[in-house]
Amino acid sequence: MAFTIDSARNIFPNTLAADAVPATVARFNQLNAEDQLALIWFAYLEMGKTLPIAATGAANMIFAEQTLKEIREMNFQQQTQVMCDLANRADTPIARTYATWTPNVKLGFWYELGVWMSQGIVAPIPEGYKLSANAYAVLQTIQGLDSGQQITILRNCVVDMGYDTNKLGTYTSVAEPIIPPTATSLRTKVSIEGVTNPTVLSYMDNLNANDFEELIKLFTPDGALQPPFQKPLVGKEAVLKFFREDCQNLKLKPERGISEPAADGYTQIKVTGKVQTPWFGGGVGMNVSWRFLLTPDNKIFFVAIDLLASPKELLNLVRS
Ligand code: 45D
Repeated sequence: MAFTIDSARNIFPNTLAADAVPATVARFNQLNAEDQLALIWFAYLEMGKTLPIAATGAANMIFAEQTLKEIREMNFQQQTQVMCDLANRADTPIARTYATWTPNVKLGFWYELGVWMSQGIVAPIPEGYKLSANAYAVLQTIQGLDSGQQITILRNCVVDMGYDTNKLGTYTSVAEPIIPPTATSLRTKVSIEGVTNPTVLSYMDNLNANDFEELIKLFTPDGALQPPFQKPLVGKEAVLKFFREDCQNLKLKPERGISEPAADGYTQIKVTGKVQTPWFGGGVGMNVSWRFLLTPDNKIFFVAIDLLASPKELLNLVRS
């Protein structure tokens, strides 16, 4: 039996992902726009006390600059309308523009709006705004989660806003510029307890060095990558586009893993460890696993990255 992407998704089936994340985002999406904006505002204020966002990501806001400038010049009522339109996924020019931005551009845009809201340049959440009971319950759920899950929820809420990309037709996505890979002399090498496979080690080292051209060579032409809570991206072109647009300056800190033979001479390898996003630096270490399925000639046919349910899962390397 040859592997398919679908069957590959089931390797190491007892890996426990943080299901609280999609469950909470689904509850968030049921709320009305005012509640959504206020809830994120409260969550963001609360988190900002312990996990300030690094403004580095916002440095590239030139891509959202035109839209930000437009919003800055509006009155409070118009600004509130724009933010509600984004939350409602309405069909407006700004919500269409927003839909073409990569996640990092969207996050930088909201980062800037958040700064302006606290400075009184953009309409604030009305003083004394009272969340509905449902919204309050969602906020409480978020507050009870670990920081890696909290920031993933915020990120996914933001990414879902704006006009539906599926309805946009063909469009060019607006991303930050691609930075050159780290110079060879400055690169670091990971080591993983229990894993010596050179493809897996190169995967980590190349991603850490932003060397996406070398990284993609590790995949088979029809290889796939499944980001947390998403469907697999299939084929080198889609995976490379994702690396360039969504994966700059990540810090992968794999800790341990297990390697075992699979059918047809394939090898399956599970690695667990931490990942840091440039938005929060060392302040948030997300607990993740990588589940690799490698061909007999050691190319990546499939890799899934999962945000883990709890730190306990870092030690879940049971043979399947
Ligand atoms: O609505 O091996 C206001 C892959 C109020 C690649 C606001 C990976 C109103 C392969 C506050 C203004 C990428 C898959 C909003 C590995 C309002 C691979 C603003 C994994 C919205 C390991 C809110 C990488 C704001 C991972 C500004 C797991 C919110 C990366 C900002 C994870 C939220 C990265 C931010 C994550 C969230 C980043 C900045 C989860 C950032 C999250």
